[in-house]
Order: sequence, then structure tokens, then C-alpha cells
Amino acid sequence: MTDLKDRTVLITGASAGIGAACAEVFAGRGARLLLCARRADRLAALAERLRRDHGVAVHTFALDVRDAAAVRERLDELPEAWRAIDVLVNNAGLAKSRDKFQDQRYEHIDAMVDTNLKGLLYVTRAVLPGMVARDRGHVINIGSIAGRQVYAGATVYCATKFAVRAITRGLKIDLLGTGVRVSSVDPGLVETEFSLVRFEGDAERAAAVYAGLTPLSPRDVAEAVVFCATRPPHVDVTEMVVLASDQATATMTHRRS
Ligand code: NDP
Ligand code: 8X3
Repeated sequence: MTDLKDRTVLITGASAGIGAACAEVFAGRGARLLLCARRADRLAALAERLRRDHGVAVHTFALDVRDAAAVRERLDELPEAWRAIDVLVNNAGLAKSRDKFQDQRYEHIDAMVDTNLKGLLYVTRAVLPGMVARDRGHVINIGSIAGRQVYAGATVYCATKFAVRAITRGLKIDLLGTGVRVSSVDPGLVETEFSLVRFEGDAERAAAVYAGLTPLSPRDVAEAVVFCATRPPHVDVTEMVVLASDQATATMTHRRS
């Protein structure tokens, strides 16, 4: 097993959902946490709770992963004690609308491509050289079932998640011969703020996504991420698909009501 005690873990999009749950589960393993997202107030509250409940060191910083210069600057200016990142969880991401592509708003195209694809590339590009130099590290991308199957009204979201899968596979090749591992954890339906964000605050529409079935919890996904991170150094779980028992494909679900 790889012991996570005192390992430094950077989680993007840690202010909610899967990212916040990852912070909690890594903290439970004694990891030191670098948490970022745009909503600094939420990060501060989470950090305070994790320090209190788990006695771990937590450093937070506001970051919009769409901003390449900010990504470089924030990571370059990290305090010395936080620079050697052992695990990067590329989690920040979002979907916007279920519109057909011909009706999709341009700003929604940008939001998804700039966050899910370019943001993930910027953060990874900034973190990887240190991992390669130390000959140790692990990049864990949060992909999606939407990176394996395309569904209606999700052309751009699916394209970004298919791209994440390509990035995971490309990194695996580029990192061959180094001590850096790369994994993708690809969940199906997880009840988080994801659908609320997708439907721009329409709580009823968001709740309907999970109605009548038992979706994954953010913690279910976080435990899969930590499973990948705790394998012995010679084991690289490259791809892991995690679905709710009530979900068979991106579109087939079993709803009890
Ligand atoms: P949430 O909306 O609950 O959380 C998304 C997180 O991403 C927030 O912390 C948000 O923080 C952060 N984020 C969004 N945009 C940016 C940005 N530009 N810069 C930095 N952080 C950003 O959704 P989930 O937890 O569900 O989503 C997390 C990941 O899981 C995403 O990549 C999503 O695609 C993926 N996923 C989700 C599934 C689901 O069913 N929920 C299933 C499969 C994959 P803030 O707003 O503070 O910046
Ligand atoms: C999020 C899961 O099925 O809504 O990636 O695309 S889904």
C-alpha cells in the first residue's frame, strides 16, 4: 500500500461535491491538503473542519483553472513546504445545459471546454515537471461515463470528458519510465451541485436527475480515488468506472418511482 500520511495532495474544485469529499477522505488518511476552487470562503470553512476533525495541515487558495497565468502563478508562489505535490486530483469541472448543439450558447461551450479540458491541462502542465523531477507522483483525473458514451444534449460536455480520457492515456505513455502514475476515475450519476450548476439553479430540474434511484454519493467517488492513490507504487489503476447500481449506461437507469 502507498501510505498517504504526510503526502501532499492537490485537489482542484474542492469547494463542493466530489472534490470536497476527496479532501475529507484524503484527510482521513493523514494527507496534507492543498485545496483550490473559485469560492475561497467555502474552502476556508472546509479547511477549518478538516484541521479540527483530522489534525491535518491544509492550505487553500482561490483559483479559476480557466486562467492559465493564474494557474502558473498560484502554483509557483506556493509556500516552500507545499511545493512537492505527491497527488494531483483534477476534479474541477462542470456541465452546462442539455441543449442540442445547434442551440448551445457560446458561453456554455467556452465554460465547459475552458474548465474541463484546458483547465485540467493547465494544472497538470504546471504540476507534472516537479513530479517527474522527484520521480514520484500520481495524477488522478475525474472523467465520467460521459467520456465513454455520448448522450443527447451533452455534445460538448461529452467531448470534454472523452478528451480527459485521451489525456489520461497520453500521459500514461508520456510518463512511462518515470515514477509518476496516472489514473482516471469515471463516475456515473453522483448527487452533487453538478445538476444545479448545469441547469443554472433550477433545483426542481436538478432533483429530477436523481429521482427514484440511489445515485452515487461524492464519498463513493472519493473512496475510489483514494483506492487508486493507495495502491503499491508498482500498481497503476489506469481507468476505473464507478456507476450506481441503479445505472447501466449513460442513459439507462432503473427508477423505482
Ligand atoms: P460540483 O458542482 O458539486 O463541484 C464542482 C467543483 O468544481 C466545485 O468545487 C467548483 O468550485 C469547481 N469548479 C468549477 N469551475 C471551476 C473553475 N473554473 N476553477 C476552479 N474550480 C472550478 O460538481 P461535482 O462534484 O459533481 O463535479 C466534480 C467533477 O466530477 C467534475 O469534473 C464533473 O464533470 C465530474 N463528474 C460529476 C458527475 C456527477 O454526476 N456529479 C459524474 C461524473 C463526473 P467553484 O465553483 O468554487 O470554483
Ligand atoms: C456527469 C454524469 O451522466 O450527467 O459526468 O454526464 S452525467
